Formats: sequence, structure tokens, C-alpha cells
Amino acid sequence: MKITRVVVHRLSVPLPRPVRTARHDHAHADTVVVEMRTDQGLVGSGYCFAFGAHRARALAALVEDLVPLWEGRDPAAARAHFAAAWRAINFVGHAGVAMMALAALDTACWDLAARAAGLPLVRYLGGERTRVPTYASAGLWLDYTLDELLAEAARFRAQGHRAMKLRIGRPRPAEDVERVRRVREALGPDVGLLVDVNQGWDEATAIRVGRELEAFDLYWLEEPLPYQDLEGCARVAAALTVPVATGETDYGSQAIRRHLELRAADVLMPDLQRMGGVSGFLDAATLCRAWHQPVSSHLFTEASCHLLAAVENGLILEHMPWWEALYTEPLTVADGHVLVPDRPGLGVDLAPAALARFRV
Ligand code: SMN
Ligand code: MG
Repeated sequence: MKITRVVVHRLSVPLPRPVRTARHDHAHADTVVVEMRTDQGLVGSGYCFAFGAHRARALAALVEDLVPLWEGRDPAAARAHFAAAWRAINFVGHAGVAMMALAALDTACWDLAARAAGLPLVRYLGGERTRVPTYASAGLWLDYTLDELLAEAARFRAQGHRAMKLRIGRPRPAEDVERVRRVREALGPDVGLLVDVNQGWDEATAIRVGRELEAFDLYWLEEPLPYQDLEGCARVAAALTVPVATGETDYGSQAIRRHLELRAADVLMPDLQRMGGVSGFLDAATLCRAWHQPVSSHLFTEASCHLLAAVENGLILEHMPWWEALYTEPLTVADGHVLVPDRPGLGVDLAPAALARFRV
């Protein structure tokens, strides 16, 4: 089997509500979708994205640049194509737009390889879990009023979620503590509550406010510090009983290794596009296992559900439905789990009408 053609779509996907965190304020996910076709009629897909239409142009340019490394090749050799692309981007860097572009192509290639084998990606990778614990992440933003927070928390529960993530890092940390207290009271003790600071604190604030938050039985405290301050994050993690999670903003499995060596956090959450796709994510998950640590995910729910289901240390999946409209069917959430699609490959198919609707 040969990859005959790779089609690149540049899209702007509107978000249901602007995302506001200590680091973000955006209304669209500017997305580059890769459709990888074979001579046997199979189609695999992957995507990468940025916030900002011009940045997505840069992503698309890098994807187009790398396409020849996959065209004409056998999709079953996904690791070999990843290695070739890794060498090709050496000069521009193993980070940023080059890694994200590589990720979209690598993911599409694994999707195809599993489709060619007639297996869901999770099974192609040797796993057997059919569902993974998940948490609702598309909401509970930093700018919400208390009423909006409580209404959305109730909505997430009604959708089948048993865990959810609240963004914190407001200018006055006392407000964060109060908002966490109110949401925890409304949810009761049986719902998992995660909080994400999005790098909004310094070390002293993280330790001081983190201790106050320990009263609310949090599942984890995410990205308390600027993402490159691994030593600081390690000190925060050591000072607190609440588990600290980080890793979404760093690039490549080598960055995950550095986090592990420094014991920077209790849970690492590699981002599929910053790892360079399925190949790099699996490397990151294996490194976490070697350090006896769990691995979570960041965005990219469609592929990440297979990966966390496949690896033995997969912990909890971030459920972010922003790209749902690109596919013919949404993922199913039931009783706090995402059901891993039981069809070949990623088990999700792009909807041509959606590609046309969001094209820029
Ligand atoms: C996040 C990611 C992307 C956009 C907004 C917020 C957040 C997360 O850090 O963990 O989902
Ligand atoms: Mg985060």
C-alpha cells in the first residue's frame, strides 16, 4: 500500500464561547487538517492548530513542506517517516510550527496504518481498553461569573461527565479559592475537580494558594508556573499534597524526560501536536512509565483516547470537543468515560461539508 496524496485544508473553527484563561483569549481554533489518501482508497486524518489565522498559515506552509516525506511511502512505516521528518526539521527546530506540522502528518499516517490493518488504533498499538476515564474541559473559563460556573458544572454532569476542569489564576487568588469552594460545594464529593492555572502564578503564590486549595480534594493542580520553570514546579509539587500536573506546553518527548528527571510534577500531560504526533506521544508515555508515573493528555481527544487506552499508564483523558464538528460523528461520553471508537484507525471520519464550511 502506498500513500498517494496528502490534501491540506486550512480552517477556522469557531469556538462555542471564547476561551479565557490566565494565558488565552481566543474565539477560533485555526486548524490545519491533513487528509492522507492511499492507492487502496483509504483515508487517514490528523490536524494541528494555532490561535490566529496567520499562525495557521505558517503551520500549513510547514505541513506542505513535509508532505513529500510521506507521499509514495507505505503507511505501515509510520515510525520511519517520523524519523525522516525529524531529521528534516533539525535546522528550523524540534519545536513550534515544525513539530505541530509533523504531528498532523504523523497522526494521519498512524490512522492509515491501523485502517489498513482493519483495527482500531488502540488495538493496532496492542491495547485492549474500550473506554478511558475523561474530564470535561471545554468551559469553566476564568472570566465566568459564579452563576455561569455552576450552570456549566451542572451541564457537564448531565452530559455524562464525572470530572471537570476549572480555570483559575485570577488577579486576586482569594477569588480563585472562593470559586473552587463554591464549585466543589455544588458538585459534592463524588465528582473529580481539576484546576488549571495556565502558568499564572509564581512559586510563592503557587505554594501559598495551593495549600489553601488542598481543602477541596482536587484531582490535580495544573501548570501553576511558567512552563519552562521545571525546578520551580518540582518545588511546588514537593510542597503540596494535591497532585501537580504539567507538560502541555513543552515540545518533544525529550522535554517530558527532563520533567521526569527533575520530578517536576506528579502527572505529565503531553500534547499530541507538541510531541510531534502519535510517535512522539507514545515515546513520552513510555518514558513516564519508566519513571513509574501516569500519563494524561492535552486536547486532541480523537487520537488521545486511543493512545491513553493503549498504554498501561494512561490516567485520564482531556475531553475537548472543539473539533467535533469536523467529523461525521462525535465521540461518546458515558458515565465519566470516553468510549474509544471501535472502528478501524482513529474511528472518526472527516465530514466534507464541515471542511467546506470552515475553510479559509
Ligand atoms: C488550554 C488549552 C488550550 C486553550 C485553552 C486552554 C488549557 C488546557 O491549558 O489544559 O486545556
Ligand atoms: Mg492546561
